[in-house]
Amino acid sequence: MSDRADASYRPALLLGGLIGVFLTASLIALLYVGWRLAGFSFVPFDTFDWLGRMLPGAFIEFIIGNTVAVIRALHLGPTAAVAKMVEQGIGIFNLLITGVISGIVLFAILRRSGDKYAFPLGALLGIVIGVPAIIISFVAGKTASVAPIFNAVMLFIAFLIWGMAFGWAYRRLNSSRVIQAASETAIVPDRAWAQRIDRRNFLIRLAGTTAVITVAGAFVGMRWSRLRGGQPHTPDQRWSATHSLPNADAAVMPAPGTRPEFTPLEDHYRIDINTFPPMIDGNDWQLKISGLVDQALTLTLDDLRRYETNDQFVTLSCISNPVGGDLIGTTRWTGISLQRLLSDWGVKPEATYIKIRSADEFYEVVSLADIRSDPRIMLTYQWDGVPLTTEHGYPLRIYIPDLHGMKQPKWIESIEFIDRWEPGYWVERDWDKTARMKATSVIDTVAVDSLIKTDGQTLVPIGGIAHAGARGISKVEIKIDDGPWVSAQLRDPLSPLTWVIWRYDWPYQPGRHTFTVRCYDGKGEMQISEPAEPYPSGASGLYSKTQKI
Ligand SMILES: Nc1nc2c(c(=O)[nH]1)N[C@H]1C(S)=C(S)[C@@H](COP(=O)(O)O)O[C@H]1N2
Ligand SMILES: [Mo]
Repeated sequence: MSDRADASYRPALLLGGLIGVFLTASLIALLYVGWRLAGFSFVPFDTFDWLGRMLPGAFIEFIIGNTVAVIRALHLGPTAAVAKMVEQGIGIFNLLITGVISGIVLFAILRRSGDKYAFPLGALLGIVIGVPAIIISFVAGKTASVAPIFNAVMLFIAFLIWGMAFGWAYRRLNSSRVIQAASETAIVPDRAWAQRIDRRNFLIRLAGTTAVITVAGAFVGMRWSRLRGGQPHTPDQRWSATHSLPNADAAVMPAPGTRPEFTPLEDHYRIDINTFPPMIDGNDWQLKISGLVDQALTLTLDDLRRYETNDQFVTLSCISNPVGGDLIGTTRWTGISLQRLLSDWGVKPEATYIKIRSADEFYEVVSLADIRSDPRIMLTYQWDGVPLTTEHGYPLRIYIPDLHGMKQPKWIESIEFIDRWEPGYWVERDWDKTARMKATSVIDTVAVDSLIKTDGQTLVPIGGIAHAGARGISKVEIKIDDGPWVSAQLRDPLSPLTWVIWRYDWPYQPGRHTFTVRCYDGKGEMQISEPAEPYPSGASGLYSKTQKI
């Protein structure tokens, strides 16, 4: 038999890709179980997060901007939650594709080298893919909670077995000698035919086995996770479960269909640079104070809880929020004024900024002048009367009035006193240096199902929110079609730091209409009507909505 003829029996490259899908799906499932049950790195998330930190800010913004646009255009659900799922999916998909390419490349090499190198080259593949994954997880990964050496050893073994399984599969698919022997006994008349049957059976068995591993792994990992983040709580422990809102008696009631004035915790948007939030054990956690202070010190959560608390109703929004988007929410923040803490920390006169660092390597600076002039800037440990949830920054985050979320680190680990300004994580990636929340207004509802009939007139309640950071809202106006701007009623807000709910009862006119809203901040300054994308300084532009009545 000549070499040429023999070549046609060697496993094709695409078969390598297919084997890649089977083996890598199983690997991902096993890594998932290892992560959820034992605290080993979940490589797909770690590598995705690492890429996110490495790639240029403009590229990341391009991706984020488009993801948000697609989620909104297709009405896929709450932007932040869907985007997080997309990120996680991409992370998993990346490893799967790496597996497919690995399979193709390995099979290409083995077709030339012959299958006696199948195991050593398979092992080499495991090392070539596994070692960088281990290094990334070690350097930048956030998912592992076991000792790094233990983690590295387990990941190494997992990738080594995965690589060698490719070699094994190649040998199995290439077992032409067995087939040839069979054909010579004349049980099977045609060698190529026999090999096809044999390969098909093998592939079906492999597909079945790996599918079982993958599904079982996903199920076990979801069901029996031992991951612990912030302290769990029950909804009835929340402040809002047992208190009425401070503006409960306000004269102006929201138009039916207006978003909740106080955002339920599970509905508050979440944005951060992690596929998976850092899981911090509050009992081990310490806040480290260092730099230009008389003496470096550490504080535990209990130390912090001993200070007098501040409660503030706050509306927070993400700078990536498009006009009318859902990356904005309001809750009750509880913490300690940073001003109060400064006096206990022996700050040296040369200090001008604090640099806050977080468990996910996020960082931002805050000027001491701002802290000294604004007692509302606070280190926050509760939202809605319960410890911060894992996603929202357990155990500690900062609140800075008037600024977008990008300036306000969650999962704070340390505060360093320094004597110069430095760009924070997003500022370094070319987002706005100040990131002040712009005045915005949104129509939530044109409540055609809740018509109000008064003496001879029928009114349609129209309503929504207006927000201008900590600057308050002095006026909201509505325009219907090309009519004049008319003033809406303003509901007393939860606090000067939250959005304001407005409402306008419009005399009913059947037909198709376009409703537009604009607002003025507390100083009487009108919101910017010129449309702008979120990048780099936050979105602007008037919100309008067309609806048939
Ligand atoms: N440590 C850390 N803090 C962070 C971020 C982050 O990625 N890491 N994202 C910021 C951004 S961009 C926003 S909009 C807010 C969102 O807070 P939330 O997720 O609790 O709503 O967190 C901010 N704090
Ligand atoms: Mo953000």
